[in-house]
Amino acid sequence: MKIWGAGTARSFRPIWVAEELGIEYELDPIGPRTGETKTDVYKALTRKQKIPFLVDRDVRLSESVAICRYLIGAYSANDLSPPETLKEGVKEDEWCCYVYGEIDETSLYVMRRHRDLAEIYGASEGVVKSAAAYAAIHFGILGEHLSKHDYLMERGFSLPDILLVSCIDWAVYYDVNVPSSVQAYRNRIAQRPAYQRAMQINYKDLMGEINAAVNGN
Ligand SMILES: N[C@@H](CCC(=O)N[C@@H](CS)C(=O)NCC(=O)O)C(=O)O
Repeated sequence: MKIWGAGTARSFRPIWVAEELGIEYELDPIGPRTGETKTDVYKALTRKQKIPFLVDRDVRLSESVAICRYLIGAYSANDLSPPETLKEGVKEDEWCCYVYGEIDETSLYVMRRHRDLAEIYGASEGVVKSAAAYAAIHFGILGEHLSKHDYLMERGFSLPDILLVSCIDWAVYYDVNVPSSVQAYRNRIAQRPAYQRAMQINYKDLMGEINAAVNGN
């Protein structure tokens, strides 16, 4: 099995899942905007030329959520397993779509596009500010749930938590306000050894900075 991509919240997710499941994999830690996704070899692998990307025997997958779902479905281990019923599956989808759609794509990636990647997408302080405010609203909604539950799903730690924790780290790094129940949830899950290994693999030196940002120092 080979996974491509390191250094971003999206690349972090499959690495974290692979570490949770104890899968043996080769990582090619190519980064975005480094030219490494623009080579002919990578283009032949994925026309999207984005990270992360996974090849496992005859399976070739882009999209961080799909890759994680595949790994959990194919190599379920320890306390990370796929949903067992339709009801659990659609509930999991509901959380995944919510976190990916509202927090990742609509908020944090919009901030990235119009601040970090302003040379490509155009600088807009207004858009960045309103995307941060939009993220804060949805973190508030998630915070209400997490003040009453340990995990997003009733059955315990699952794919939606992987997505959400990766977004919380990204959000605090971007100075987005997250409620204390969301911080406490993230800090509890961040104690998982697989999370810590994945942080070192994916972010290397940034881990201390992210921890300091979440804990407000
Ligand atoms: N929806 C995709 C997003 C993938 C994506 O946009 N990856 C970025 C890095 S986070 C990338 O590869 N950018 C490089 C480029 O656009 O050239 C996922 O969740 O995997």
